[in-house]
Amino acid sequence: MRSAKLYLYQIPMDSGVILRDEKLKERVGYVVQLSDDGRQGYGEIAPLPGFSHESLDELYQLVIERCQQWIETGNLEYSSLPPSAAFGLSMAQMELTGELPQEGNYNAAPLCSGDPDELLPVLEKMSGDKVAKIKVGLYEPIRDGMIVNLFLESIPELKLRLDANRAWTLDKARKFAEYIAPSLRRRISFIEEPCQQPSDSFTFAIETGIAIAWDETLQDAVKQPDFRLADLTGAKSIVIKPTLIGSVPSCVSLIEQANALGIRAVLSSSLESSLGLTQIARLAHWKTPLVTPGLDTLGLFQRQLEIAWPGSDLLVDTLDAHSLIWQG
Ligand code: OSB
Ligand code: MG
Repeated sequence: MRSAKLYLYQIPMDSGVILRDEKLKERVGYVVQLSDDGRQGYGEIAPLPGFSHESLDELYQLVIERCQQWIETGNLEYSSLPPSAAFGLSMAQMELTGELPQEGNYNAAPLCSGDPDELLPVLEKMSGDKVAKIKVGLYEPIRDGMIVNLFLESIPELKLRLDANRAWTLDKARKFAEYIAPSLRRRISFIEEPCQQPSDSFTFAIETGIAIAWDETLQDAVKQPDFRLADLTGAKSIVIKPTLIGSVPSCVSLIEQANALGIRAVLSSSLESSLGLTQIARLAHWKTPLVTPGLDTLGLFQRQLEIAWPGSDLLVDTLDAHSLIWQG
């Protein structure tokens, strides 16, 4: 006997510097629960304002239709849905069937603001690679360059991931690089999207020897009907944010293409609640076992949802504390 439920959650949060233009005070999303013969699978559908092109309201009818169809036929059709819905529905199904392994990689790369002293105790607790992520492009490129240089100089085992979210012109990106000693540049695992134009980011990588990663450019590219990762050149890494990319099988296909091309795939957060975030940690452990995922975003939330992130002492809301808005 198949049945399904749709919940609406609302959790207070402070998105801080992660979302530059649009600070979020509350995260709102759906959680779909699929049940079959006493087994359950959950999936989170939470379009991210300012990043997703779909809205929760427009997904409501679509998601319910697909759940109803699944209840009647056993076939869950999600591939034509907007990314957040395709991700949540496919995840619910994979959890239901047991395809998604339990074990997760909860060793997320810590997001830090710019104070090496704050980062040191966090790094000490990390097992495996000491890799942290810093947002750049919020202030003057010279300041960013000096801070990054300081981090790398003062913590010799540290590797950094930087993210400029396309904030710079090529000239500003060059200014940033000027302040980073060439011998330290290889410890920048990558900088995500340094320039407004992807072609400028590519030029920046070649000129400076600093590796870049595609995030926004990948999200745009996967929308093309016959997209192949091999056509997206220039970056040694790609950032895969399932809520913004799409279904779990489509994320897995990207990871497999990346592996074949020698490109590192980094699974990352789109500010999902702890429910979706722990599932991405499980996906990361399963499909990118050697890569630290970019999932250090739970701390922006005031509470967790249903499933706790291991080691977090944030209070956990049950789904029942939120709104059941449909069942079939
Ligand atoms: O800029 O990469 C971003 C989260 C939501 C929206 C955009 C971004 C992010 C993150 C996630 O930075 C954390 C990470 O990638 O480590
Ligand atoms: Mg990014």
